[in-house]
Amino acid sequence: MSSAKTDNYFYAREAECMDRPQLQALQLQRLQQTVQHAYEHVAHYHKALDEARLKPADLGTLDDLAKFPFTVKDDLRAAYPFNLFAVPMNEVVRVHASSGTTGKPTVVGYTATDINTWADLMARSIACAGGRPGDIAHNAYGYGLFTGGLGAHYGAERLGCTVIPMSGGNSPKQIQLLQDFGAQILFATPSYALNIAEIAAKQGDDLASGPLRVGIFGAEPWSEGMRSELETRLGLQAIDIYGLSEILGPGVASECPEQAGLHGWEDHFLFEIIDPKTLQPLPCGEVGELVITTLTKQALPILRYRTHDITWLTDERCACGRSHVRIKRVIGRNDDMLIIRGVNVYPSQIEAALVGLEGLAPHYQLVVRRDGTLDTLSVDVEVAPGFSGDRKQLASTTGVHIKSMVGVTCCINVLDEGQVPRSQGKAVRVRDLRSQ
Ligand code: DLL
Repeated sequence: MSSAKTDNYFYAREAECMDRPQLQALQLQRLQQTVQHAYEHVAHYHKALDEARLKPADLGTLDDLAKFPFTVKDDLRAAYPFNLFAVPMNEVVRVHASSGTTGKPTVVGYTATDINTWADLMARSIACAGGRPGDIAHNAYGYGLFTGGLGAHYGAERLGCTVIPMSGGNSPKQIQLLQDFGAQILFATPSYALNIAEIAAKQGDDLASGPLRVGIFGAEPWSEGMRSELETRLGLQAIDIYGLSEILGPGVASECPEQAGLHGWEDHFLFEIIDPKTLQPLPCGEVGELVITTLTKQALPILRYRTHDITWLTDERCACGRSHVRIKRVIGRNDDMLIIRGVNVYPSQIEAALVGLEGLAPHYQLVVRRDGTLDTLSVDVEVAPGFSGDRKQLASTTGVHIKSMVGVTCCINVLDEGQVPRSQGKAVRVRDLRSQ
């Protein structure tokens, strides 16, 4: 599908193709304003800068940002619900919250201007992905406190699309409306898009030869193998979109049809990669933790947010002509990394090794157990429909393949079709039985 490159189209050409010196001058000006705004209006930042003996005026160049303190998720939790907001509540027109499974959610807020900026950045991301005004956009991201649904909704409307606000779940209905309304764009998490594709195939519905053209998939790590599966099964170009609620929601970065990294919108965000151990900035090209500073947010300015997402940046100019830095596919979160007998493993690495193997379906879950003092890993994966070979043999060759690709020894359980739980939003890739 990747060969069917869409013609280039820009929602905001001037901003997306700005010369680097001009872009960096704009970043510095916006950064200085953001730091001033946070220092004056957010008690947390006032205290953090005072403790670091810094003033907003100490920010004379972009490199000076490295002296400023990080913001972490616990800072948002400690400020629950609204204490990091930099504007009075009557200027906050929307609140979203993270889907954290334990503890208090992290709450984020937007002014009317923030909502407007978000719609623009999502419109830019959708156009960058290959969406066009006039397209019908089927939105299967969850609506509610999660930013996926409303973020994609406002952005697609802003671009001039017709939005089908489906939300997640009820897959047969999704399939019926995809066919009856003839959407060209599908928004979903990659795992839920796969779920839709699978149910369509079971029902005998052929989505691949329908009008779907672009899948805008994100909110969870996914692999190139999963991309090929989705492109084949749905007959679209599968595009990676990145974002997080603390910074904006979806629309912080998006791939273009070149599928060679996500354009990070640098006129609104400043991206750094740090070594998560030393916390020192790393040069472009080195893998580390992504740190993001907002440059235009009013309600919730955030300085140096530690995303925990592991990736790397490239400043090589993309063939599409956009000048913004590209963020490579996120491998996973360093807080989701497993250490199995001394080997560091991200679930997406196991996915990359598994998906596409003959005899297996792309549905899997990792199970971690404790055996004495060591953690052990098993992989539950489903057999491909119609597979009639030897499952023991299949498990053994899969184990050898994972060992050679990822370096980890694991036990493979080849399960019947339908035995791995399906997702309607972010997939649960790891079942952690260590405390049981
Ligand atoms: O997941 C926002 C979003 C919605 C992004 C729809 C893309 C599409 P949160 O729920 O706050 O926000 O989760 C943010 O999800 O720090 C990453 O760990 C992960 N994530 C988001 N996009 C990607 C991606 C939304 N493309 C967290 N690849 C982030 C890998 C992703 N991980």
